[in-house]
Amino acid sequence: MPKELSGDMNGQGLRVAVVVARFNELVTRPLLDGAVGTLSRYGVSDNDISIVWVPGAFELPVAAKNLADTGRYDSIICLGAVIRGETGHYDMVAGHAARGIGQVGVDTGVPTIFGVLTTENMEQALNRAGGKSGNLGSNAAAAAIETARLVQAINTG
Ligand code: INI
Repeated sequence: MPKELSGDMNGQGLRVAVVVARFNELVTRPLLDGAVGTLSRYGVSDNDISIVWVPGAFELPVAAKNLADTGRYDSIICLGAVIRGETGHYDMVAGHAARGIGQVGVDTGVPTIFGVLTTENMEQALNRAGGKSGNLGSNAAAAAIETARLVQAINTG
């Protein structure tokens, strides 16, 4: 029989950092609420959640890397909103955030979750931050729990 590994959704005992960009806080605040609500719903204790604010999405990777290097977190969730209509350097900010967040996970082995909205306008962003298209922060929190538990399962054989 082949062996199958997957992460379950038991958040009890998991220590999670949520890094959140202050830029476009109208969007990122509901992403944060969605993430924390979902972590709690799956059993992550408030005492095991650290919330870390950074100026913008560009700064998410460096904060995530430092958090991962402490060894104190089972997963790191990065939340931000990059809106094309409001920036000339959309591609650079969004690209750096995506590459950097991915790199932190690969380099450290700590699941580092991409919860950054990249949209054409504010309306689309709000729709995906608790509006009619769900809440990306909540999805990111579920991914954080599942991937942290998967990594535990891999490392315990
Ligand atoms: N930061 C964002 O999180 N979203 C944006 O849409 C954005 N725009 O529009 O430029 C943005 N810029 C700030 C950037 O993330 C850095 O904080 C800044 O460049 C300082 O390094």
